Formats: sequence, C-alpha cells, structure tokens
Amino acid sequence: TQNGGAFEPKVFKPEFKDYQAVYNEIAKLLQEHDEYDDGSYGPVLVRLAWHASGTYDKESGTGGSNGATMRFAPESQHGANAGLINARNFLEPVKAKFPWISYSDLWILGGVCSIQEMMGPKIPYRPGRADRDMSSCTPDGRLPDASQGPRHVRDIFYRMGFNDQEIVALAGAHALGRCHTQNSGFEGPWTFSPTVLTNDYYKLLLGSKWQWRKWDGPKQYEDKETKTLMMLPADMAFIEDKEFKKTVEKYAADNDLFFKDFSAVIVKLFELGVPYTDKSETFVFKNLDE
Ligand code: ZEM
Repeated sequence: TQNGGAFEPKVFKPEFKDYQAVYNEIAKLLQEHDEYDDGSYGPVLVRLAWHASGTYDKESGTGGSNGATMRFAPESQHGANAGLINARNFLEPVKAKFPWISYSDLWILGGVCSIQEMMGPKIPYRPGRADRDMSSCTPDGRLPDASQGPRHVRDIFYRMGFNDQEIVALAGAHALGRCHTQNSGFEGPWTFSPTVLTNDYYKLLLGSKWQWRKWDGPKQYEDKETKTLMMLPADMAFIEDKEFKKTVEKYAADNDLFFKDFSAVIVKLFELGVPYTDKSETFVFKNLDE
C-alpha cells in the first residue's frame, strides 16, 4: 500500500483463548439463569444449534448453520422453531460483549457449551461461519415432524447426509429438555434428568412400557408406570424399526460408546454446509469447572 501499511485497519483475529472466553461467558450465564424451565437454558440452546444446522440439504448445499438465517422471518416463524426465541435472546448479551463473533458461530458455540456443561462429552468446535441475510432463509418443512414414523425420519436425516446409526446417535439428545404445549403442542420430558446428558433416552425407550396418553393434545406416548415421561411418535420410530433398534440397544448398554458417537455426529451436524478452509483450526474447550 501507499503508506507502507501504517494506516491499515487492524483486523482482530480471534484465537483459542478468545473463543474460550465466549464459552466461559455462556457457561456463567447458564449457571446464573437457573430459573428457566427445569433449571437450565442448556436444552433450548442445544435445540437452537440443531435447528440452525438441521435445515441442510446435501443436494443443493443450502441451509445449515452457516448464515444464522433463523434471525429473520420467515424462518423464525416456522412452526418447528417456536420457542427458540428464548435461546436467541439468551445469547444476545454474549453477542454484545463479543461483537466479533458471528451469530452463526455463536449459536453453535452455545450448543457446544451447553452439552459440555450438562455433563456431556467434549464437542470439538471449529469457527468459520458467516452471517447471511434473509434471502438465504430455508423453506419450511426441512426439520422432522414429530407425529411421523421411521420412513419420514429417514427421509429428513438422509437429506442432511446421515446414516441410520448416526440418526439414532443424534436422537439421544432427547435425554435433554422437554416438550412445551405452547411451542410444539406436545408436553413433558423424555427422562428424569433433563438437564444432564446421559444414555437414559435409550434405556427408557427399551425399558419402560409406553402407552398412548389420553388427552386433548397431539398423539404422544406416556410411560405406563409414572405417566410423567413422554415419547413422540417419531421417537418410537427408533424401536419400531429393527435397524434403528439395534443401535438403540448398543447405546442403552454403553454410555461411553454413546458419548463417543454422539460427539462425532453432533460435530458433523454442526458443520453441515460450513465453507471451511484448510487452515481452519479445531478447538476443544475447557469446562467452567476444569
Ligand atoms: Zn428434538 N424436539 N426432535 N432433537 N429436541 C423437541 C425438543 C428438543 C424432534 C422433535 O419434534 C422435537 C432432535 C431430533 C428431533 C432437542 C434436540 C434434538 C421438541 C419439543 C420436539 C417436538 C419442542 C418444544 O415443545 O419446546 C424430532 C421429531 C426429531 C427427530 C426425529 C435432534 C437430532 C436434536 C439434537 C441433536 C432438544 C435438546 C429439545 C429440548 C428443547 C427444550 O426447550 O427443552
């Protein structure tokens, strides 16, 4: 340049320590805001990261976490995204404190942090997502419909590029959180510890007796014994279908295997459609209490 670079603006290049600082801020806010739901924003943050990513279509290369297009209507108004405003709003103060991070990278970091802080496995994280405008919003209908069975579940997840084992590993996230009548119409948690990641989802699918709940709401299952837990028709797909069920049995028997496979598959989910370069680095964050 003409002036030898003296007046070139300094571009801030965030490093591992900068992303770890964002992680720590999210983890701290998770602890502080234990008034939400079952005591944690963790599950809804995981759901935000999943719905940002799960719009991916491998044929067209559209959708996925790159872009954070759920900030805009129509995507923010899609029925599947009801309630995720809570997760997006939770992360706003973090974005204000660390304005250099894109919303797309931040939402995924929110999912990574929540999984680790809810006692899940380490989730390796690669930044590199850039925000896009509303013209990149995906059409409605790309996320799974809870009222359907194995065929639909396969159609949706094959479109993203997952195989049967990976689909079952991803579904273990339903150990976390709950359904809310005001969001999906369904109601209740899948496990007795909805703010701790375990393989309980698989254990309960196999070990409890499930019956249709008798109520005015959409068709869902309840456990016969306590009537406090739920399964969606789409959850039942994983034991109705023989191929899926084999993997459910593996994860029910081995939490370490579930953690290993869950970590690998959620990294794949979170990176769908992200235009990484050869130089992009992977970070493994320390938990807040490490
Ligand atoms: Zn979910 N999910 N999901 N999911 N999900 C809900 C809640 C949560 C399906 C589904 O219809 C629903 C995956 C796969 C599938 C989470 C994570 C992941 C709810 C309730 C529904 C209806 C929403 C509400 O009412 O607030 C279906 C049909 C799926 C595939 C077959 C995958 C994959 C996930 C992550 C990897 C999480 C964490 C929640 C809990 C959210 C919360 O607010 O507690």
